[in-house]
Amino acid sequence: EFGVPALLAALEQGEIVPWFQPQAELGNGKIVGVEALARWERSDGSVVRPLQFVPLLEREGRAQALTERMLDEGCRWLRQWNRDGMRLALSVNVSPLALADAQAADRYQAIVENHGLRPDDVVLELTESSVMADAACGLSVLARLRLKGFGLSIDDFGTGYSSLAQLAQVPFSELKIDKEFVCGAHLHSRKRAMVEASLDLARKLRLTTVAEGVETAEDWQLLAELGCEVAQGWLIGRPVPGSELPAAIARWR
Ligand code: G
Ligand code: G
Ligand code: NA
Repeated sequence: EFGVPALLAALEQGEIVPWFQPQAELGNGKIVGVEALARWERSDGSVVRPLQFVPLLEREGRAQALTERMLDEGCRWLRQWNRDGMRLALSVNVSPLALADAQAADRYQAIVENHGLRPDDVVLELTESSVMADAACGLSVLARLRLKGFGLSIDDFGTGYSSLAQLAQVPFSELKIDKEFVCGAHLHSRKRAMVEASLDLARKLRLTTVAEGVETAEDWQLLAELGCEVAQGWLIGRPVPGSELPAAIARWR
């Protein structure tokens, strides 16, 4: 339990930090990226998950600040891991509010370059529903981000209601298949059909394919056979604090 003032103070004071979940190439198992997932580490030692506070930050108009904090902290860790010889891409969840902010692209670029990184080290994830809610206005912001070299990922693909025509308009570089379809795809033909259709579409639009919610070796095997490129999920590793990521990667290998 917490109040809005405590949440806003936590954001200002840096108590909301990214944890990182590894992403592995399905071909060879190599860890090629991490997704930053927000966690509120409270002073009493408890950890609050994003579903409990991200909607509140959006309502308070502070979701953009969260995105920028995740990007900044994520880049700081990425630079550290680069120095230690790990080449990784960083995925960050972007609030839908960014799509109405003409200056967002310049600010994101400044944050990334401030850490000696480049926009093409970073993938910005937008949920399918957030992009389609404001397709016309969002398009110019997304185009600007893409031109700077940021990767753009459609998150939770398959759970929104976009038309193919809308999807093809947006300059995405990656499609992330929702765990609802991925998890258990080897057991359920309807899930498998959704995964196959998503992969077909992604290939035709020349998008990198990422499957989230990979929990079992059977689903991993199926995704590899179907030609999906990258997997994320508990099989590979749960989200962990930055300090624990190298050990998590070592356990996977
Ligand atoms: O890590 P967890 O499974 O609890 O995350 C739940 C949801 O919260 C995810 O679907 C993710 O997209 C969202 N989320 C995690 N971190 C952030 C963030 O920094 N910003 C936004 N807008 N959403 C986030
Ligand atoms: O933003 P996005 O929907 O991609 O966030 C992924 C969320 O799903 C995170 O909150 C993460 O903790 C959760 N998650 C990650 N891997 C798995 C998994 O293998 N199974 C399940 N059920 N959830 C997962
Ligand atoms: Na995401």
